[in-house]
Amino acid sequence: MSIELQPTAEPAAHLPRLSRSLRPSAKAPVRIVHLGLGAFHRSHQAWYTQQAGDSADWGIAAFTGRRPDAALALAEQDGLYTVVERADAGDSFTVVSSIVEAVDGADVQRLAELLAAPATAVVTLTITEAAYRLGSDGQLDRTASDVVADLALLASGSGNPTTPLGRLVLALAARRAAGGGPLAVVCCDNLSKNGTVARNAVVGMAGAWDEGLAGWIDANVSFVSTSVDRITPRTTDADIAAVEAACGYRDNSPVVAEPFSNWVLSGNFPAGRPRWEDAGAVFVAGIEPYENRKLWLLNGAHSLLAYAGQLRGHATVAQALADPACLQAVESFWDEAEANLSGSEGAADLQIPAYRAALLARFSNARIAHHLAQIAMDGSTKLRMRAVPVLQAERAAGRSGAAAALMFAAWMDYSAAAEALQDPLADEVAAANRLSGTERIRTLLALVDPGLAGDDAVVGLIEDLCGTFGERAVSL
Ligand code: CS2
Repeated sequence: MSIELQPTAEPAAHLPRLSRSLRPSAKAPVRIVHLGLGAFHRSHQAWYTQQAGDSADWGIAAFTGRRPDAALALAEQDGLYTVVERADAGDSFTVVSSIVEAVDGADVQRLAELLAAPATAVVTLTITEAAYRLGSDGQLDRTASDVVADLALLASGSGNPTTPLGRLVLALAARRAAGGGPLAVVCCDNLSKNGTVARNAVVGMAGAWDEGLAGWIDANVSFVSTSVDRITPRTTDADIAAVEAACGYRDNSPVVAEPFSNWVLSGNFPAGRPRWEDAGAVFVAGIEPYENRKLWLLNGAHSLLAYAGQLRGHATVAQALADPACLQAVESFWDEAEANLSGSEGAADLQIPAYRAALLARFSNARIAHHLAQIAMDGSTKLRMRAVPVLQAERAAGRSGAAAALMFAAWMDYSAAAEALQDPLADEVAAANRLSGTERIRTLLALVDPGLAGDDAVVGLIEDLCGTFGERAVSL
């Protein structure tokens, strides 16, 4: 449905609240458990589930991460919310009802109950890249302070874990104990080989607590890899007002997204899954070319724009892309990425020139205010997926990798200028930034990839490239 925005004269307080009585919709039984209830889950996996032909059989119980707020807000309206698809030509509004239970992530007992139930077939995850606590060696960092704390809680059996990994491991132990049977864990975070990353993290955490559980997970849990895509900025008060004006009800949890969406999945679902293909999801045998295309071209450009753009005084993706210096940096990075994607197996299906053209159009959608500060978070983790592989491939091909190196330089300048850096390694980054010259560059680079930090040519190149976009203070 497409609706022209018509501001209503009626004050919002007089409008009815969105709910299942206002918009009658049956509650599907819970068969999917989601960790990481946020805007992206609502615009993507929950939206795909709603469009599936068998959606009546597949309800989602969605758990928040650190705070209960999103669950409390959704619970007030029986899990219902509006997806606003925001195109250049206007907005369209769809009510999504696939989330049937919205739960505070701290309610680990409910999570364990739901995972123990044999009807639960799928666990989806959007817990952020950094939450997998991946060390630079690709394995779970067992020394991370929150991992250490959760392992101590699990070992003592008193108190609930606080990390999503710890909570999931405890709930999987409940499934094992209840004989709930095999199920699929579907990682929907922007990581390469994200199914493997999730497996390493979950099995790593379980194994540090109980070897028997780790073995059970290995044998019974299928870790599905996926490439997820839909630009979904944070919801603003203006978005809430736009829904009120257009739809005539109050919705405290609408989500605004671009019309485009994409989901590529690879792996087994031993206890079944919704017919997500009805909504355009694609199931493939080999996911790597698709995930690299998305992580390098879309997310790589996003990170480059986040750092370069903010250094040049821009706030949103569309504003940064309109700056020729930023656009040039993106095009050069894409050239390097494309050179390495083209040689990969299955590259013919990737249609890279069309994908690049579509990205320029998506990024230029000025009606989507996608804030660079949001994308800039967790850079030390994100660059491992977005810049490192391209730079490594360029070096392996005997080239400098200057465009990928520029992304590092922009991140380093940004990390020194930002007033409050949000990053799992914020303390280490701050300490490195107190060093100077080559030592500073090498230390920062080592936080992201120790191998590249050992390459003198790369370190020298990044040092030369620092300052390209200026060094203005970035206030967040
Ligand atoms: C962004 C992604 O915040 C970020 O790091 O690059 O959230 C991006 O918008 C999505 O992956 C698009 O599908």
